[in-house]
Amino acid sequence: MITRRTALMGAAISALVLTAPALAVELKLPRERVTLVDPPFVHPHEQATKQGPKIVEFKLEIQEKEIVIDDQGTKLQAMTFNGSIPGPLMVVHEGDYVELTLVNPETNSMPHNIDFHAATGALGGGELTLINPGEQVVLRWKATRTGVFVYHCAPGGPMIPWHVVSGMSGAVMVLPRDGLKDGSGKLLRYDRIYYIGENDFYIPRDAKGKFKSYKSAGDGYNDMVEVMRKLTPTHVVFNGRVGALTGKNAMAANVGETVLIVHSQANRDSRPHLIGGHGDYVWETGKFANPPEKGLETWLIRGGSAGAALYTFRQPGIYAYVTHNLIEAVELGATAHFKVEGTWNDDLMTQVKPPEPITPGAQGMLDLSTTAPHYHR
Ligand SMILES: [Cu+2]
Repeated sequence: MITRRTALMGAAISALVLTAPALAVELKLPRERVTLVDPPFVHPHEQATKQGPKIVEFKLEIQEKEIVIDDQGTKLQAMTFNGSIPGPLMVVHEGDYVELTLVNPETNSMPHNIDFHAATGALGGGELTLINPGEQVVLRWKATRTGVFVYHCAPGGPMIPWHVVSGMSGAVMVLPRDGLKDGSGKLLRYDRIYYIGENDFYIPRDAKGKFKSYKSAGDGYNDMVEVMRKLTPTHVVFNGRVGALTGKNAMAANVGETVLIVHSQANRDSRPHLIGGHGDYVWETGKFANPPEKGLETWLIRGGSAGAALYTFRQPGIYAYVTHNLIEAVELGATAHFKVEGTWNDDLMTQVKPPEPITPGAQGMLDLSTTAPHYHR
């Protein structure tokens, strides 16, 4: 039933293509094939480049598979780009061409496609990439705008939100050819980059309130849509599950290192906050043609967008990176950790006195007998 329905959605999308797109023109540009890596890691790339534009080849395989999304063993019949939630971050430079081979293996049950927010025309490529199980397609688009941008599956109608909240989103980063700038022309560089993809999940419950599991994504469709329509997620997580980026999975950094944190949310607003740190430079809307904001405490990632925050760690320790709706961070799962090594700076913070019993009468009062001699009379 689901398969028939999605096939119909596909037909609806095809009908939107009024003119057949021109056949691919051969581009006389150098090619580079990039192997994608699972988030939060990002494939090696130049931050600024002296080379001319090229065609950057990527391959994404769509994987429908069951995953566990929390410590209680709650299961989701997920839909993924390359098996990870979010899909991998693809990095190119302005003026490059992204050439994506999208593969929908025969073992999958549904049609899928990809809509690149960074691309221009044909529903972000969604019209040209709808493929059934057993098919693959190659799409090429020119990266004309710099910034971080979401990509997601958008197979038509009600399939769109369902595929997105089942895991099908990721991000592209288009860097300026001469690198990131601070807004007054100064070059900004990062020592490390991490990609955090946030996901809201809507897991149906049984009559006793326990999370239900299903044999296939299609089996759970009707129940999940009912939960989705209430707009209240059961889980809000980073990188596919509660705890994907905490504890032993914490993101590493050293004091003095500058980290670029790319954060995407394909469906719902989020407000990242680094507890005990800041955003030194934040492209809140994620677009590098705009000057970054400086010294932020919390920023907003609009649903359907990606943002980027640059921060130089100044103190060692464990930092929680959360969405500062703290209910979502603590109760629903949207917490990540940075584990930062280095030397503590007492000037920035020090515990003047460790916890001790309250001294009666002394709390909050100036002791004039010791401070008085310092006053000029
Ligand atoms: Cu899909």
